Amino acid sequence: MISDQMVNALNEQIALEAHASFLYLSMASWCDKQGLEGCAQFMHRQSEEEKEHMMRIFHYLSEVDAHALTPAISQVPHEFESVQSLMKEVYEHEQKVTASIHKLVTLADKESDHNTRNFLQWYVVEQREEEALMRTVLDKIQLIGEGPMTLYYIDKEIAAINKAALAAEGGE
Ligand code: OFO
Repeated sequence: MISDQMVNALNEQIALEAHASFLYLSMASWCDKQGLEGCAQFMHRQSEEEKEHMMRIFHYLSEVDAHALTPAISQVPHEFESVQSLMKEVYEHEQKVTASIHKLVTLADKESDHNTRNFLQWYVVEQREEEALMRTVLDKIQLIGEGPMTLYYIDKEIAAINKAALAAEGGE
């Protein structure tokens, strides 16, 4: 039987994933406005993934006969300083999500909640992959460096990273 504390913690994770989905959607829209089509596609894919992460927890809670709560969505920013800082913000957000998932695993361990612990393993792997992906993005941005053609090359590289990520998911 799942504890109330665990149900609350999983509902908080639902809210965190929903926030990430909306934040990334807003980032996709901003990238689009800047003419950064590759970055926009990358952020749209990320946003959809976060929605899927939210839904997995939703369905898990229903499966264990608990109440999954639809979260309130706080306003996300519409403006971003630069595509470089935007990608850095995504990486930092992913680190925050990883820390939150690890806290959930620790709680599941403490409660000997084997089902939830097992369920969370998918997220542990996913977060490791997400952080690695964002480090690849940030490394490329750093390699490209500064200069008048920077945005053009950043967009091209991120479009390629997005294509590879889609292929890895079996989306292409
Ligand atoms: Fe679901 O937080 Fe990113 O991956």
